[in-house]
Parts: sequence; C-alpha cells; structure tokens
Amino acid sequence: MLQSVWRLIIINSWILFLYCYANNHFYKGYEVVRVLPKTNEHLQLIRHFEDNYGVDRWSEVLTINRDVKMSLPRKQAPKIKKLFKQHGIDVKILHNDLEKLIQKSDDISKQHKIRTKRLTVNIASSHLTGYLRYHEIVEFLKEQHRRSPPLRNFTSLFSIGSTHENRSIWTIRIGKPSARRNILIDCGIHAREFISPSTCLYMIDKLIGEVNNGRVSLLSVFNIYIIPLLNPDGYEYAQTERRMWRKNRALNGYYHNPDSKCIGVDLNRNFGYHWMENGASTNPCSETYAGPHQDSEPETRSLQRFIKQSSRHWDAYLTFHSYGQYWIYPWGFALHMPDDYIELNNKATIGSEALKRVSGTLYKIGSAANLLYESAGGSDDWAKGVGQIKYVYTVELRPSDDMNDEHAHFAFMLPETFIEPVGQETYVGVKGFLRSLITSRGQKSLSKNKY
Ligand code: 0X9
Ligand code: ZN
Repeated sequence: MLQSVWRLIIINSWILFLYCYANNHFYKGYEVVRVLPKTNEHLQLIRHFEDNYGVDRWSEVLTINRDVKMSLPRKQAPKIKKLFKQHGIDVKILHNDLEKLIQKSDDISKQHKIRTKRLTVNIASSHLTGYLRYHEIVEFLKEQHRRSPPLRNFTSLFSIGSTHENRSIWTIRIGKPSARRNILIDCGIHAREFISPSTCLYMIDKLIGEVNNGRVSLLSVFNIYIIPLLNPDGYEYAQTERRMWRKNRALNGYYHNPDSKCIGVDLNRNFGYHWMENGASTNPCSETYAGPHQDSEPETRSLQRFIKQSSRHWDAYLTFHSYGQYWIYPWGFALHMPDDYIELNNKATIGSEALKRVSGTLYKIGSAANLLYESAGGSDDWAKGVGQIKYVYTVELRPSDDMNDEHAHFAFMLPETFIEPVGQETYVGVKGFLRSLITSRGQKSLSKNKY
C-alpha cells in the first residue's frame, strides 16, 4: 500500500516537472529577426506568415522601407527564412533564442526585487517592484479603496463584467463625487504588455495619494475611472504559461482544434466599428483574430456597456498598450483623419511633452493608421466612432521601437526595473493632458453623449 502511494507521488512529481519544463521552455529556439520589406508583395508575404506560420510581428509599423521585428517558431524558422530570401528580403537574426531573452529580462527583474526588498519593507509598494498577478491586483485595488478617506466617497470599486474564465473586470473610480466630467482609462487589453497594467496601478496609487494629501484640483473636475486589467484571462496565461500571449482565452471551436495557438480573440480587433475592414484576421490561430463576429467577446462588451450605459459624459478615453512610444489617435481602420484631428494632435502634444520633461522619453504622435498600420476593430476607434468620445488615444508605452534605442530589444519583456520610471513619466504626461482639457474652450459644454 505504502509502496503504491510512493509510486503515485513520484509519477505525479514527474508529470508536474515535465509540465513545468515544457511551459517554461516553450520559446526555446524561437528566433527573433528583423526584415526590411521593400514592396507591397513583401508586406503581403509578412501578413501571410503571420496568419499561417505562427510568425508573431512585434513591430507596430508595417510599411515599405521600415524594419519589421518578428519572432519565428523554432520548427518553421528555416522554411520562413528561406522563403524570405527567395523573395529578395534580407533577414537579420537579432536573437536566436527567445527563451534566453525572456530569461534575461526575468533575471534583471529578480535582481531588482532583491535590491528593492532590502530597501523597502513596505508591501503597499509591491506594485512598483513586480508585475502583479491578477489576485494581487484585486487585493491592491481593495487596499487602495480602503486607503482613501471613506466618508468623502472619493473612490468606488466595482466590476464592469466578467471574462470567459469568469474573472471580474475590476474598475476603480477616483474623484470628487461632485466632479461632473469623466475620464476613462484602461490597461492590459493585450496580455503580454505587462508594463501597461503596472502603469495603471502606478497612476491609481498616485491619484489616491493626492486625495490623501488634499491635492484634489484635477479630481474636483474629473472622476477618473481606471480599469487596470481589461484582459485578465490572457494576462494570467501570459504570466504562467506563454509569456508572449496577446489575445483573450476564448475557446474558438476548441473541441475541433485544441491547439493553444487557436485559442483566443484579439480584443483590439473585436470592437464593432468598421470591423474586419483592415489589418485583422479571420483565422482563429492568428494573433490578430478578430473574433467570429464583431463585439463577440465578454471583455469587449463589458467595456462598451460601461461606456454606453452610464449617463456620464466622457471627456476622454485613454487605452495603454506597449510598445513603441507612440501617443496615437483614431482612426486605425483607415488612413483618413477624424474631422477634429488637429485638436486631438494638439492635446497629444501637450501630454507627450509633459511626459518628456520627466526623463527625456520621446513619443511620436499621429493617427494610428498613418503612424502604425491600418487595422480595424480597436477599442479606440469604437470609443470615438460609436462611443462619441472626443479625445481618444492609444498610448504605446516604452520601450521605443527604434532599433538604436538601448532598450528596444526588450520589446514586450521590459524588466520590472522599468515599472517606476514608466509609471512616473506616464502619470505626469496624463496629468498634463488632463489639465489641458480643463482650459480647453471646446470642452466647456457638459452635454451628455448621445447614442
Ligand atoms: O495593433 C494594435 O492593436 C495596437 N498595437 S499593439 O502592438 N499594442 O498591439 C495599436 C492599435 C492602434 N489602434 C487601432 N488600430 N485602432
Ligand atoms: Zn497592445
């Protein structure tokens, strides 16, 4: 009896070991390469690889004569490189093992944790030293909510809906209850962009700090609603199993195709405004799968319901992604500009200049389709096109995608040492932007949005 119990324990430990090994080494031998498309045919070839060969494009911009960075699955890499060469595209190998790059970022993060643990014993600042897990984020929000002066009703904490895996999408409101204007901020639409949720947490902590210090000038004008993690299922999957996961965790006909690549919808292609017109895929295995139909995903619908349902007037919607250092505005679905693009551009300039003053970080400004690429179904286009919010921005945080930038190679794997500097400068940038809304003449009207 005892013997068979031991045997069972040993077998289970082995299974666990093999499972962990397989998960931790998923990206072993994945190559990160840079190519330079010179013709439309080259662009098409890249899109074809993205849709059919598990190629994961990391560069925001996909256009002729701009370098494109991408990762190639180990097994497909030789074939893809050969095809690139046959079509006259030079391939430069940047890293021959993505696993090692992830490891490098993790090692820097570990060192950072050891250093900062020695300096701080305060667990309230754990969001500054590490990318928190979902349950820690929920705890953090509850703690922040408790921290604000209870009688004055400066914060509220609620869920706007739940995900496929039944996680709540938590939202915190920070502001004077009498504030009539409203701002919406979300983070973490894309699972692997860890610096985004951490930046939302940074801003929540600072805003509540300002409440407690009586510095409430902004918060007596605006209620700021922050959703720090819009895609918790994808985020948890990226935290525990596949660091480069982007989509949510929808089971797209799972029983017909249990391949993990074919799970998930790209939430930033799922929003129903000019859906599927450009830059999105109908292939469930693609990183930019737009979903079976527009607004098919619970995360998408939760955000839309929240924007529409409330009788609030939204002055602005900011959605934080990474990476590239872009402060961009609609449209993403096509190259033409919204009528008020000059105003959008001016306010983005004010925000990004305030951000730059903190430590010199440079952001590029422009419309999504012009600066990056045409792609429909983004939350930004929906917020402006359907939600009728005037000031709508996607902010792509650090690192820069300029290959001369010393941190560009970290891409989505920005070490945890960056949480604080990125949070700090972004917070200052956002505050600069919000202040400019107060003085803006066009924003005097407090009329409600119409749907
Ligand atoms: O492609 C995206 O969804 C965003 N870039 S990311 O690398 N974070 O995935 C950019 C979205 C810009 N907005 C629209 N295309 N609507
Ligand atoms: Zn993103």
